[in-house]
Amino acid sequence: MVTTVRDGIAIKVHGNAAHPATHGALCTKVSRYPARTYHPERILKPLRRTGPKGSGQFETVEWDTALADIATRLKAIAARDPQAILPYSYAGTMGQVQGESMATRFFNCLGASQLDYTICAAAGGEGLVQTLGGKVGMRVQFFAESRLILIWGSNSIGSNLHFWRHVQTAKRNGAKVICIDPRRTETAEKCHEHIALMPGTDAALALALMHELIQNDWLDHDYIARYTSGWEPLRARALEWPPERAAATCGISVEQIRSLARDYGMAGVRGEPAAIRMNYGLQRVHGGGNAVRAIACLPALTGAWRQRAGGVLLSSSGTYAINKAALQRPDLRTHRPARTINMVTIGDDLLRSASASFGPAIEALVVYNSNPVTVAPESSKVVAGFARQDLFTVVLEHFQTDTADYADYILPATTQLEHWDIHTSYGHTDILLNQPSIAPLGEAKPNTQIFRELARHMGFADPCFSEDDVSLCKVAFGDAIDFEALQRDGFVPLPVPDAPYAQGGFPTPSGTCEFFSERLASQGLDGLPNHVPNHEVPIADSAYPLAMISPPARNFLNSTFVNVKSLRDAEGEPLLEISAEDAKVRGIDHGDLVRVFNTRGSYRCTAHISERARAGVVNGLGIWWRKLGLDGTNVNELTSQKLTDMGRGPTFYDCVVQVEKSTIA
Ligand SMILES: Nc1nc2c(c(=O)[nH]1)N[C@H]1C(S)=C(S)[C@@H](COP(=O)(O)OP(=O)(O)OC[C@H]3O[C@@H](n4cnc5c(=O)[nH]c(N)nc54)[C@H](O)[C@@H]3O)O[C@H]1N2
Ligand SMILES: Nc1nc2c(c(=O)[nH]1)N[C@H]1C(S)=C(S)[C@@H](COP(=O)(O)OP(=O)(O)OC[C@H]3O[C@@H](n4cnc5c(=O)[nH]c(N)nc54)[C@H](O)[C@@H]3O)O[C@H]1N2
Ligand SMILES: [Mo]
Repeated sequence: MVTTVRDGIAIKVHGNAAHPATHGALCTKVSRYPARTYHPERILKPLRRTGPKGSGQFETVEWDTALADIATRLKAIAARDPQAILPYSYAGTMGQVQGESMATRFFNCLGASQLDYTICAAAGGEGLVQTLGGKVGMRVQFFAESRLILIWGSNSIGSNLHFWRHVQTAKRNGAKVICIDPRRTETAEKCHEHIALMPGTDAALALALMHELIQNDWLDHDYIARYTSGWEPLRARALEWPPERAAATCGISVEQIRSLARDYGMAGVRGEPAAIRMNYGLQRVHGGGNAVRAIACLPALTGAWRQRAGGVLLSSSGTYAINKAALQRPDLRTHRPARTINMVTIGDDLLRSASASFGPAIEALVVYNSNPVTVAPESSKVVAGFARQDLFTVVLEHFQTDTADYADYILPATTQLEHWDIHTSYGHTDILLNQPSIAPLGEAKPNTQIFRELARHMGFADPCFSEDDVSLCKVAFGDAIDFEALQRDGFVPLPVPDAPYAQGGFPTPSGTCEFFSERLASQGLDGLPNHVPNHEVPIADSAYPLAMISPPARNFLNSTFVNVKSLRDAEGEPLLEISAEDAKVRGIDHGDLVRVFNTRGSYRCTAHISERARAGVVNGLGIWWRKLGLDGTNVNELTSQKLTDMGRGPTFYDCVVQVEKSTIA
């Protein structure tokens, strides 16, 4: 991203034309970053709560007053048990420096509870590691050379625009593109085919594809023999999934499955590269880890990995050797090992009292880079937890979010334009440097600086608390990169092979693509990928007959940008997409106010009768700020804290509901 600055003011941001992955383009929301940065509601001074918890009433205070008081409160709790203090952070910035560096040093030194960073990608990441050995797959630019592309569980145009450019190139060169997604997204409608399966049934589809590959002998026997393990048991498992069985499970036609298998299998037979772009949309369900495992087996069966334009890509994050120990200093943790709290279950955990198994109740929360009251599942419990009178909450933020409303102190943080950072990627394999283009606004400080100063108030003496941000940027990758080149160009590509698994070399314990995972079996889990049904399967004529998914809206980034008016206007209002069929039997018209509800809660929004929704599934686009929604709620009022089969991840898209026309205005 390149920032144009005039008289110290950032007036425009645009994509860096010299960066191949970005190619000079930004998505709409990020191109509004200056409007967000200079937003009149930006928090520019520390704030202390004056009203009741959650009322959003604050007064400004001096930095020193705020930090001294916070340190006093944290010291008193730590003197009893530092594990009663919990940091909570995630995707506000995914930079290595303003994310988990100085902050983590601080909480390590304090001996605070540790956070399990699971809310996004944990199940799929684990599924990939258990199959391929790491979060490394195809190089993203080679999708442009593919002849067949499956976009599986991803709305590329909405959530991953830079990938879509490669798809367009491939399409122009005659590639066939197929989207597998319950929702008819802006991506799905631009593909040659769209397979709208029921949420959480992807493993069943993948197993039926294997069934067809076996039945028709569309297999690369040589690749299987040399570079995989567990073929015989996988073969037996796949033969349990004829297309008829999968079609019933997935809610699609037998012919759709056979046709997809033919396309994928024949590409292998003809030696045409077939590529799968998986994304995290498909793993936010009970069987998310197994689904990713099943799909990740496919390219080894047809030998698609032999070519650089074949294989699968979920994430490239495993390519980066981040020097986490130097950034985070786990050696500062001299207390006994602290417990770990799963960020997905923050609702339940904030409401838990002290016990032998749990440890102390959570007495203090320090939130940065995250808005849990808006984004965490089962909001009613999250809100009840944050509203606890005896909880001490500090929030580092740009804005008074739903979470900040519950803070005792809000501390003003800098944005990307105002601080240093260094970044990795989910898709490409470059390292990116974020150099500040403007001075911090008002009294805002980088997260790192806030934790440096807090460390001083706590009396932490280790010299690591005076290391500056440029030094942290250098530490992140050490000598592995040329920092001067990085500073000059803004990015440096990592040296990675074009076709990572053309000759096997999978980073698993066996060195093969593990159809059967000994590691999973040794944990008492199924060693083979399987279809693991959703926790909540919709059943016709039951109390909650509809499945609900809540994928991101195109103009928001999780809950970020929701307060930028031009972007909010583009999204309109909180809405629920529903098929004509499901609307009709409920007497719902387009634009009606509806109540969406289940055992956890109820949420009101506007119904959109839309072809984007298939029968049996409603789409509640996320993630609106609660305070901007009707009744002060959002879609996470309905989602559950149940976890995935692997990785302890969230199941946002594994949720049943009922919908009715709302009677009160
Ligand atoms: N229903 C439903 N819920 C979901 C999802 C879904 O698809 N459906 N998606 C899930 C996923 S994938 C994710 S990753 C999570 C994301 O959830 P979060 O990690 O909470 O991400 P955001 O909602 O973007 O909130 C980030 C906050 O960090 C702040 N911020 C940004 N930069 C900085 C900084 O430098 N310093 C500080 N102190 N603050 C900063 C922003 O102002 C913003 O309020 O949500 C999850 N929740
Ligand atoms: N505009 C925008 N871009 C974003 C984000 C954002 O909030 N807004 N969030 C960022 C973050 S944190 C992440 S993790 C990535 C996420 O990136 P992706 O995982 O690529 O994208 P999503 O669009 O969240 O979800 C992908 C699709 O999964 C579909 N889906 C839901 N359930 C299932 C299922 O069971 N099976 C299948 N096959 N598909 C399913 C949804 O309908 C959705 O279209 O995007 C990033 N980019
Ligand atoms: Mo995410």
